[in-house]
Amino acid sequence: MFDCKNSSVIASANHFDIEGDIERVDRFGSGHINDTFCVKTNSSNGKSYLLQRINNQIFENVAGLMENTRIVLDHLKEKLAHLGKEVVEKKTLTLIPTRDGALFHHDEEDGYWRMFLLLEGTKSYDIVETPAQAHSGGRAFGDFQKQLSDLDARRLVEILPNFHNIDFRMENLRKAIDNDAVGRVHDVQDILDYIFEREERMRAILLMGGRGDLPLRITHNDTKFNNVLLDQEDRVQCVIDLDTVMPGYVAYDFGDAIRTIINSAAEDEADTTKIVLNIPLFKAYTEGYMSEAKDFLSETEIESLLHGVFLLPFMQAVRFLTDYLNGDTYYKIHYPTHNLVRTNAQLKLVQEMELHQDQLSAILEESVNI
Ligand code: GN1
Ligand code: MG
Repeated sequence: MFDCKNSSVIASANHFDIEGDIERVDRFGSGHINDTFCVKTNSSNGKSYLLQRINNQIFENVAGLMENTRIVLDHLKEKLAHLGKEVVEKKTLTLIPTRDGALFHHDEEDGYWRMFLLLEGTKSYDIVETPAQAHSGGRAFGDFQKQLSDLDARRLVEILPNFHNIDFRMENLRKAIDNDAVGRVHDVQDILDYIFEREERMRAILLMGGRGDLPLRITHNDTKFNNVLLDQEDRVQCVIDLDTVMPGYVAYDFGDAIRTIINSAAEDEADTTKIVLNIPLFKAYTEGYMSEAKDFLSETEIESLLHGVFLLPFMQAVRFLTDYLNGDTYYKIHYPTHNLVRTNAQLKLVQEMELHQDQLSAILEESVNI
């Protein structure tokens, strides 16, 4: 894990083309992978900046990652250009280049850094509170997929191959079990049984894709609700975290969003009795998403969405558990059993979804006709 000293953060920030002198830097956001800081300066235009140290152990190809981000942002900005620079800068992320005009800064000791303009006056939620917020989130990610539907996917590097491929994730889990690097396998046998019982069912999207029934589109691949910034009136302002924008199936984005929206508790809630489904939020997100996406989705893609709803919390549990068995080398943790707690929380969601499957399916079907 990174340990960032303020002085190295400030030094890194100063490599970028910021206006004014830095007044303060503060840690920012709740990401599990990169380190994020808010940088405030004394510039008269009142702009602040978002500085990120990119986790190079996970994102090995930082140049490719940043080029992907630039291509996606240019594409989105071009679509909005008719609304004027001020609106474009509100509704899309804006990269701040280094003083040498590069997309990122690299320092042998302090690693890889990039900077964006901070979007002032926006909010994000780890737990969704109202149907209006959920509806906004659905529209945001539906629109995101729509706007990128005419971007040539071959221009993007597949930055983390097999990211949402459940066979790959199960293979990694099996390797972690075989290695048992920190002697934790013995304690999680019940959880492993629960996972293996469901493995075959969770391959549905892979099988559909393998048969050629699902088009590969450009998808976001990290559609947690806190990756949508809302304005003070809870209207969508901007989709953030473009690190994993890659070719994928729409059901992955849908399922990952639902994973956070439908959950009445936090992703890492330790008391699993608090984890119940908030069905009205599911309905609101689905309707918001469909209002943007139903025109471009095929019938089979619509069918695949429910599979995504089950798959993404399941896959997230597999990933958290794999990391737990490997000795916590991937996700940032805040206490020793954090990844285990996260695993149980995600599996509780799967269990709740199984209980409410018919209801979820009916809502999805109805949303197509609205
Ligand atoms: C990671 O760092 P963050 O919070 O944006 C992870 C996602 C997971 C998420 C779980 C590159 O995202 O895939 O869904 O944690 N990102 C990567 O909260 O692995
Ligand atoms: Mg992310």
